[in-house]
Amino acid sequence: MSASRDFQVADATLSFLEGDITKVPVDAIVNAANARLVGGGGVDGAIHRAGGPSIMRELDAIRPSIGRCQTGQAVVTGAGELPARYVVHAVGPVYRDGEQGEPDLLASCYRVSMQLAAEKGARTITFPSISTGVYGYPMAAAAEIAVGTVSAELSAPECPIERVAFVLFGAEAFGVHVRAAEQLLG
Ligand code: AR6
Repeated sequence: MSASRDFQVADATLSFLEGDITKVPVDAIVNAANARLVGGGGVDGAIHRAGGPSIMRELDAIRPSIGRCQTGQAVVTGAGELPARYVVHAVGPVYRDGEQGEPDLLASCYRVSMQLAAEKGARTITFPSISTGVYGYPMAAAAEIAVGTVSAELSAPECPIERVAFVLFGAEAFGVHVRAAEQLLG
């Protein structure tokens, strides 16, 4: 891990780490998945590679009952060989022009993922920067939504989550997210 920053939000810690999300021990790791829940490239590919085949077997069992996972929603599986208990597979929006509901759908990913993780008893969660790779969401805009939404959830009364960490791939992504946090959280 080459860089990290912590912010206090209500009773919780909001952390920013530069690195590979599959290497960071946590209760629930959030994946940037697709609606068909079939795996793919980017962080999704990395999570399935590091976690092993049991994660896809669980998704195979979930798929028939829900069909596609709606954009802005998520499903939970075990974490296989990852250093985690759960994987929350969240489906971010494909970015078009920002006028197709993308901000609300991206915020929903973060909110729903935190709620599902909390329902499973998770107290610590790691997030990648959802939608900012293949799905093309401009990172500064996505970071503002991500940090704002997670901070609001952590500030809600009786939020059971103790620590959320954004694990960012590369120095630029790390810097963009830390700047968003400095602006939003002081
Ligand atoms: N750890 C942390 N962040 C990562 C890692 C990693 N190991 N690998 C990539 N990133 P993306 P999306 C960053 O494309 O835009 C997949 O094919 C990456 O630099 O993984 O939501 C799915 O199956 C970027 O900033 O997710 C979907 O089809 C961020 O993670 C589609 O891509 C998200 O990039 C989802 O696209």
